[in-house]
Amino acid sequence: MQNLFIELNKIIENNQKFVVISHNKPDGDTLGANLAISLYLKSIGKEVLSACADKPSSNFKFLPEIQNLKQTFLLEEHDAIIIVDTGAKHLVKFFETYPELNRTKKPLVCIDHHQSNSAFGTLQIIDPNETSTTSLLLKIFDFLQWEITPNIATNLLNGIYTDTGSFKHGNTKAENFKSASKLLKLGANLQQIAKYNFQTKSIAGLKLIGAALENLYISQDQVATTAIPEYIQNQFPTENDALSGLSDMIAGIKEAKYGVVYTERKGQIKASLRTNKEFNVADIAAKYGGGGHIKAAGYKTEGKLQKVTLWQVV
Ligand SMILES: [Mn+2]
Repeated sequence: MQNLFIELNKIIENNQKFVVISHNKPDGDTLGANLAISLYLKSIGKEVLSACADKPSSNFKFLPEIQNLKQTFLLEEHDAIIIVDTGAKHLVKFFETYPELNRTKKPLVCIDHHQSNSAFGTLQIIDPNETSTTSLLLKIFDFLQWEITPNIATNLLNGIYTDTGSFKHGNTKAENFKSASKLLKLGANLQQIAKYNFQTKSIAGLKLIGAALENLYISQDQVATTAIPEYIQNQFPTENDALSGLSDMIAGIKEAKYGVVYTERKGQIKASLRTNKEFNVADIAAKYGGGGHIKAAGYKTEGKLQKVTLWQVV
């Protein structure tokens, strides 16, 4: 791994203009990683453009440097590309909108922690043992002795915090607490990270969750299910992440082995599966052509949601 870090440093030394890219529908890790590395590059006098095809949720407004995140860029204006927290090309979206990215001879660095990474780019720094891309990035900062300012520390901690579900998910490691301690000492703003991740909701978002809970059903074989048809989503227009946390909430039902949230959009159904019991939902998702982690997985399928009510004479 360390020789890859040295390779990265060489690319940084030999180039001046960088575009740093997050995956689409950005989460706290891909944004934290992007902004941390962008802030470092700027601090050593490089020209940097941070990019993401989708606009981040307004909850992330507190992240230092996020005001400079752009939804477009011109490849010819940059010498090198760094893509963070992205397991596959299609998750960037830019490879479709800018086909020249597929043919570019410029250095293309991929920094990631997904098991399923399809390994693209000229330099791949990928460690599936890492909890988040920012925890991997912290190792890069430490090894290369890059200075961590308070703003960089906040971005790095944000990735660790969100990818561990605020240190609650099964992937949380002892090392994450060490890193968090170090980043707090360096000035990371934990109050804001805790306030804006998972705790800040809009009224429409809460009403949408309310509508989903109205549809909650638990089957005889202990599967808790809820569905959010498109017409309900249209009643409560919200941002992308408004439903985050809903599947965890449903998985937390005592009697449920696992929970499923179905959402419908343009003839497509997304199923999000979660459990906090000794149960493997990745296996279930795989049966439907999806995938994910043991405790959090999902799949997509064509279709529409329709409510079925069963009446029984007892
Ligand atoms: Mn991540």
